[in-house]
Amino acid sequence: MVNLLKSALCVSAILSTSLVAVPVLAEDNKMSEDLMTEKIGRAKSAAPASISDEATIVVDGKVVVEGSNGWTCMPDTFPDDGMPMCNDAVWMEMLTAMINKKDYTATKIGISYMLQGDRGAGVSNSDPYHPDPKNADDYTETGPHLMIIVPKAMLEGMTDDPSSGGPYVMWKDTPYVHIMVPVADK
Ligand SMILES: [Cu+2]
Repeated sequence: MVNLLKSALCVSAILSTSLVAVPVLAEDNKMSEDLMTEKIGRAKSAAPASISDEATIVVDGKVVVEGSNGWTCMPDTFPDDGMPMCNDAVWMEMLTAMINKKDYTATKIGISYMLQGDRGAGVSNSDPYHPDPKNADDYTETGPHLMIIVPKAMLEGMTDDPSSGGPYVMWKDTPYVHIMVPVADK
């Protein structure tokens, strides 16, 4: 819960400061330059270079690289879980709602890249707030994948079984529902 709150503050900060240039490495003396370089590299590894090279990079809730293409890459999905992702604006909006437990209604398509997969960090397929997601009954490790937000009516008939071998619905009975699209085996 502390983590979620921390991350809530972080994502709100991202959205509210996205137009402000934020100074980089030197400011944060808690994190070594090597660690920051590693985290930026991990963030970028979530998407093809054609996307991540021009993306805004957010590390621990701070913008450390200002991007220019509307994408945001992060080294972690939840704090320190090691699951990098690159999100479009729709995904950032949905994640902010999820973290703040606010309602969200998809009105357009949103895309997120997770080309490193979940790296064993664990995510419950039904509950974004599962206290121990690695041991959730409905966690199935997923390799490289895309995540797609669509208006809810379009999800009808799609399986929510993560072990089906194909695309599946995650967080089905929540406002944060999306399609997981595996693109390679883990
Ligand atoms: Cu994912």
